Amino acid sequence: MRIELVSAAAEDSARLTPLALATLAALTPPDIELGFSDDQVRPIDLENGFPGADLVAISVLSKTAYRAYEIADACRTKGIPVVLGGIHPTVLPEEASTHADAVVIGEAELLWPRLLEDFRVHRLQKFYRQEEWVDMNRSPVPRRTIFRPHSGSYVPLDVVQTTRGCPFHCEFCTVHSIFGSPFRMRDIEKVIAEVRDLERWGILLADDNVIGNVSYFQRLFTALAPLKLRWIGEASLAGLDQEQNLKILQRSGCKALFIGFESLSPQLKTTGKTQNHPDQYRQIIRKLHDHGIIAYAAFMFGFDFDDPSIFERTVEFAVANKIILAQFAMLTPYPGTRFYSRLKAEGRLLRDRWWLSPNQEILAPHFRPLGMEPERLREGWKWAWKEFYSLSSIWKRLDFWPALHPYLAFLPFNLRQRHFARNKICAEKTRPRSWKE
Ligand code: B12
Repeated sequence: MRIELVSAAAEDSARLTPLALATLAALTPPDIELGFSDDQVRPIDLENGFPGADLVAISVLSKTAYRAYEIADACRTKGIPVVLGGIHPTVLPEEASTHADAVVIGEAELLWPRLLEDFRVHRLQKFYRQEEWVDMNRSPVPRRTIFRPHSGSYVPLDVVQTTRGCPFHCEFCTVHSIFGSPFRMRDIEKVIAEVRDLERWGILLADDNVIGNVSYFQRLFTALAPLKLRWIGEASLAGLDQEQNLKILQRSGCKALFIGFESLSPQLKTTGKTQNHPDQYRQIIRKLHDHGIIAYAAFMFGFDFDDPSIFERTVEFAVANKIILAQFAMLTPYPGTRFYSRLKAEGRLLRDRWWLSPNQEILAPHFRPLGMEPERLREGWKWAWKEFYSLSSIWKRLDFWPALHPYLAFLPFNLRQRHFARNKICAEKTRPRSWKE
């Protein structure tokens, strides 16, 4: 039997190895032959793709749903059965089931082996639902060898996950509804055993918040320090004001943290993001930089409390605080979030199922903001990218940190982002996505 594991791509997919598929590979019995295709690395040939596959399994996010359904429909037309799983099918299983023979709802660790058994005996069910949160220690070491044939096409980072779940309930975020509020952690020895043998330049931790449980964080990253790793990850602001935690991060090899600052407005807490205190942002950025850690700051525009002055105020703050890298996003109503349900109830969604549009990036925002017209939001968002990555802003943000590495990384990353801002964001250039081009 041969199964093709497929990662569907969207306009803004990054060249990082998809951990979910390496996890499925590790859960697959060795007598089953596995193939792996990443639509991002090489667009999937809808007409002739996957010769010899008995089953195609696709991982789907909302932003990749349009493409995933296109791939699924093409396979099924050729008579190849399709399984869909991941965050999007988990929140919208009925929709996904119209493009699939089976839909996996939730985490796959316990369901995937069961599904394969059913498939072997021709008893594939329409839905497989994981009712309880999976113990993180039941998750196998991902089988990363599936990426080997394409290893040169990926950013040289191994993706590793140590925790799942999020205790915070931000209304725009999918995570707590899918992975739950309880914070689930892998045993520290298991994490160490996995990362010790990794060979690439560094690690991307696919945790929503590396500092979500402070005691676990302190134990894990203290234990990782002797391994002399280089890693980047995501963190919430809670815990980053403590000198002890910053020292642990630094010693464990943390090079950058992607942080959801989201907004400078104190009203941010009305969205449920109560762990952010905008009056502390300045100090936390400074402290991270002092410890040689890049604060990759994420901001969102389009909150109910935003007016058109938000763009300038945010960029001014980011430049004045010499933020090394920033990402600006328009709020997106992801299905399964309270934000989506609220906008729908308030009649403010411009496209109920925006994820089914092939050109969803160009159509965004997909909702009517309260404080400005949708067009103004899009225009301000573009302006923020352009302004933050303008040559004069890059110059103003140049700084001599006590640590050398953020300084070395500054220019190449900023020039790359400048290119992205000008071409992708402002000029709305899209990448060719067809295998025919
Ligand atoms: C790491 C990460 C990234 C990395 C991706 C690295 C990589 N290639 O692995 C980077 C930084 C590139 C990234 C980018 C983006 N991300 Co992201 N990311 C995450 C994060 C933190 C972890 C994902 C992960 O690797 N998890 C570990 C794996 C093992 O879990 P998993 O993928 O869920 O898979 C499990 C199950 O879902 C299931 N499963 C998954 N696929 C399949 C397939 C089959 C067939 C089966 C049976 C089962 C199955 O089994 C797995 C094991 O249990 C999640 C948050 C989260 N906690 O999930 C956000 C998250 C997935 N990202 C999100 C978003 C929005 C984005 C961006 C759009 C952001 C942006 N504007 O740029 C981009 C788009 C990426 C794209 N592909 O198009 C949202 C998605 C929301 C949604 N409804 O789709 C999430 C949930 C964050 C959030 N706060 O809401 N992301």
